[in-house]
Amino acid sequence: MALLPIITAPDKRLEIVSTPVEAVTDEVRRQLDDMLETMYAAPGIGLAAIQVGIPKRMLVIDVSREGEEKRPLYIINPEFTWVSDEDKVYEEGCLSLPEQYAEVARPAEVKVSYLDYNGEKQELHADGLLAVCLQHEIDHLDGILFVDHLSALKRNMILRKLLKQKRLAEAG
Ligand code: GNR
Ligand code: NI
Repeated sequence: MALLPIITAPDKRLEIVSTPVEAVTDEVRRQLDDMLETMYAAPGIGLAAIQVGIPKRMLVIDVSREGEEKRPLYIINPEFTWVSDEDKVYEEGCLSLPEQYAEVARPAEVKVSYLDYNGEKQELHADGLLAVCLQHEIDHLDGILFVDHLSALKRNMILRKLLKQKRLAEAG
């Protein structure tokens, strides 16, 4: 197991449309294990592979609360099979947009089909935080960040702030 560096915006890699996983091999499982460890350490409730530079359609999620038993989900090649007409607004953050938060409206409930850790087909009906997180992570697989759901004004404010932070960090 290994901790992987998380890419932060602005970075062109976060705009990549990731490609489907062809087979759930031991290498894929190793990458998922490292992603989960990286997500827990961050800490975060979800992580898409592209956030650690792997352009594959896979992600990990755990929305269990502190003190609860951990409930890791390994999700490969996800597809929405249904989304609710009803939307819900939630204040989102992103490990690739450190310390930036904004309200985003998304379908309140979703159904997602995917392959699990063993390469077996699964379907999941999610609401609440899990529905938010699934949509946030699947956006990453298509090169979309939560700020892309905001007005250009709000998006550019956040991205400019992050660019400044990056320049300051580079200058030491
Ligand atoms: O850790 C995370 N928290 C979070 C909070 C509200 C909505 C979405 C998220 S996902 C985020 C981790 C992350 O950036 N995943 O891509
Ligand atoms: Ni994110």
